[in-house]
Amino acid sequence: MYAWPATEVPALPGQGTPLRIFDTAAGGLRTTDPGPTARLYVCGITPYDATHLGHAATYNAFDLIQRVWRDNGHEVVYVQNVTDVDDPLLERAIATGEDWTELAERETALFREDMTALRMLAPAHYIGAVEAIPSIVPIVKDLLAQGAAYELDGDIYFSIASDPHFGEVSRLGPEQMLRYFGERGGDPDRPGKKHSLDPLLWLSARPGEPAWDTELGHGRPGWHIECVAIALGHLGMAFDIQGGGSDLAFPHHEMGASHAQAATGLHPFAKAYVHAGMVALDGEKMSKSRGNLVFVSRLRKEGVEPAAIRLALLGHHYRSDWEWTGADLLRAQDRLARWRAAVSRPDGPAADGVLAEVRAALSDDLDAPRALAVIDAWAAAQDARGGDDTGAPGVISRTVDALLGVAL
Ligand code: 5CA
Ligand code: ZN
Repeated sequence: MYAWPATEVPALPGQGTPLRIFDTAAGGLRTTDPGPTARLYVCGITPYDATHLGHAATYNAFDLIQRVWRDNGHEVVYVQNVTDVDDPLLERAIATGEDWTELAERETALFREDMTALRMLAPAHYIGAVEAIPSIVPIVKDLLAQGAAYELDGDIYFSIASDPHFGEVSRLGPEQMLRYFGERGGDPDRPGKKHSLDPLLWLSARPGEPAWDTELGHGRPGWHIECVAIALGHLGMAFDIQGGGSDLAFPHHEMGASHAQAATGLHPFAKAYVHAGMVALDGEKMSKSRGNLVFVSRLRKEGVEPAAIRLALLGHHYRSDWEWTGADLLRAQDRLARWRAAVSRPDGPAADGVLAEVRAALSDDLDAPRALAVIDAWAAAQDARGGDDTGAPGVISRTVDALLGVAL
């Protein structure tokens, strides 16, 4: 699949500090230490509806990670998937009478537009589940051969017992695991499974559903194995970060790690697992299934500037769960106007300290609200008394652009 156009990232003087980030598997902060090339896998959308602000907030967090790494002199190989065949997508297509491939293509196209408008850095590899099927099949065959997978009425399940590290990503207890597994696409009650948490690797063809002829039979892949095959194919084991919203920690990232670890005999799948908080609307997590959504594309159509949307997202720490309100947008629009006025003057207060402080804030578990406060303070000083540093407005613009993805 093709991604979206590359976004320019201006060069900044000097160099940032290494990124410390909260790793769910470590249960605490960890300093990332990528080699010259940092490797990042971020779970992509299931394209059956438009990008809402919850998605955008999550992708914003992983965009910041890349910007900090790049500022530290690393190249970044960024991989993202598109779950372009899965139950929720097929269910929506049946409900609306639309062809499932058309639905997926339309919503993926809209996602690309939203990501471009928000100035999110594009993945080097943007891969759909359907196009990943040829790389999924050999991994499932391998798991079967090793006894880490088993057949049940034509379907193939992964045996969680085959990975001694199972449970180390989400660090949840058995009851919580069971609850989330049931809520998030799993089938804990299916008779015949070796363990109620064992997830599907491969589903044999169901009437009316798409299926592919492979060495595993006529069917389609399960969800977790899709991300494993794509990540292993483009990043290998022990890549730097796997990311997504906090609802992916279990079962998705836990299962993915176990699939990969059982298949390769290596550990870990990712060196760190990073999770963004959930954005809510009217007291409930924004979700396609609940329908309580604010779409990025709708705001854009109403004439809201993407830069203001992005500033509204940056106003919340990526790890917190928060609720979207109209006030977020008003605050962001006001901030954007203040910043633009401040950098449009020919000179201003010195900016060297500002860049260092923004770098320090972002490398400290992506503290974007603190970074915004640093720029706010410079803009307020500019407003109150100005300054004679002719380079400062340019440094501020480039800092905001390169590190926060907002063009002033
Ligand atoms: N295709 C899978 C991942 S392989 C999937 O979860 N797709 S999704 O479209 O449901 O979600 C895409 C990303 O947005 C995921 O990282 C998910 O955790 C995140 N996300 C979904 N809803 C919210 C929300 N309300 N707030 C924050 N992030 C969210
Ligand atoms: Zn995924």
